[in-house]
Amino acid sequence: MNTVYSIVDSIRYEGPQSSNRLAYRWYDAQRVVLGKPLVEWLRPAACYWHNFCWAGQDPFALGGNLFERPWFSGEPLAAAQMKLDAAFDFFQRLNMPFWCFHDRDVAPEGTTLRESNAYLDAVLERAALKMQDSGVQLLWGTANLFSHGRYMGGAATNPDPEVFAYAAAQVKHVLEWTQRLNGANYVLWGGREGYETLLNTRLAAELDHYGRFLAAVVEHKHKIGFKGTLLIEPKPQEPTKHQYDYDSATVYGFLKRYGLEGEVKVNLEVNHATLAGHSFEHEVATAAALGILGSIDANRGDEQLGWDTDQFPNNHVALVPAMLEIIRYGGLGAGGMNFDAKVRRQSIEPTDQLEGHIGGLDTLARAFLCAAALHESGELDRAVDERYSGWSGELGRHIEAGASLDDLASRVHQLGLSPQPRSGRQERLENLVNRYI
Ligand code: XUL
Ligand code: CO
Repeated sequence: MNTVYSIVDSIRYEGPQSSNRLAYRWYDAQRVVLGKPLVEWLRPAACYWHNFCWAGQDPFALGGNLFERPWFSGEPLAAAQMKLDAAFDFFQRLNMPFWCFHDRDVAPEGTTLRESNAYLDAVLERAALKMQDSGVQLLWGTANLFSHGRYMGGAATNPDPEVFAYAAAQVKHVLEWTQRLNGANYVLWGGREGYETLLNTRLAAELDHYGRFLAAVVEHKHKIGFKGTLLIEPKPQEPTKHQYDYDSATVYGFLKRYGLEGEVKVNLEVNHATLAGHSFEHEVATAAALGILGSIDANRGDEQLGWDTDQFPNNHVALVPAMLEIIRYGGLGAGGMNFDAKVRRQSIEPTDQLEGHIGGLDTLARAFLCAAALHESGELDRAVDERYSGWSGELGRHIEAGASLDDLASRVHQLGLSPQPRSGRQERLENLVNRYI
């Protein structure tokens, strides 16, 4: 089948010396690293929305499409099927093992939910066949609860319960489809779950409604026997001024309050972490520490712009600390690394999209290989073990077992404890990391 992506052959690994712009130089999918193939560590995915739905618009471009793609015109359902063909051609040419979608990416919205569901069914029936033929798997599905005007004041946190009900009905349908397509995860990103001004907002009620919504999703997951992981994707703001899913720690507190911390994990996006004022590795380490690290949306922002630019990762050095945290966590399990990334709007040709993914995947692979070598050397772990060694001694074990203030005070006096400052050796460790980059 010919699509706009048929201009290139399948993208293969050629090694770091290759100058072929349409080859992987670091992503050697089957290379065994730390006991399993690289592809199983990364589980990379391409997303539907940035690649096949976005037509190059920005807030300053009025009307019309900048990118020319045949599926941007014509009868909506036929166009959606043409888009599906192109999408699977794209995934296969990149040898991308996974894909991700929102319901409204793959199929048009009808005038009623029944009609929207029927459109979605028609396209996803074909997607199921495409997945079977190509071997491309679903990393996650999600419902778009933020584009339509009904969601302007939130979905689960909308002041109008009819909107809550509508969102619930939409999630039910997409969750069931995600199960049918054997999706490894189901994502909820609450772009409009938050507020613009407290003047018109009942914050406590909105949080409770959001908790109820999530609990209902968890209940439905168990009712239908969906085996994938439910994921919340934290983001501090944009489009809403203040979003309730601010970052990993906030989401954990929210899950804990509603008793869902054992049911839902997080899908962490690089640019969302930086918008929250954190490093990406901080978000990964926090989620890992709290036991809710689920999956990754790979991209990067722009320090000078400060909004969610969704650019392809292209700096492997910046990603090594996060990869190290993922390795220490034992990998992402059912999660993966989805390119929630798009080309810049002047990159109007289909080949630009392919090259964005090639560079992005090479960057992830290279960062992972560096982190794996560092981890394997054991040098960093040894230094950290040494720093905390006191905790495996008698006093450390005693404190962790629950020592009281009285008890500790008498030990300090009896033993004459007088702890002295010790170097944290940051520069030594930074130099050590640089030896593996
Ligand atoms: C928006 C964003 C979304 C989610 C899925 O910033 O990251 O695309 O990944 O809804
Ligand atoms: Co995302």
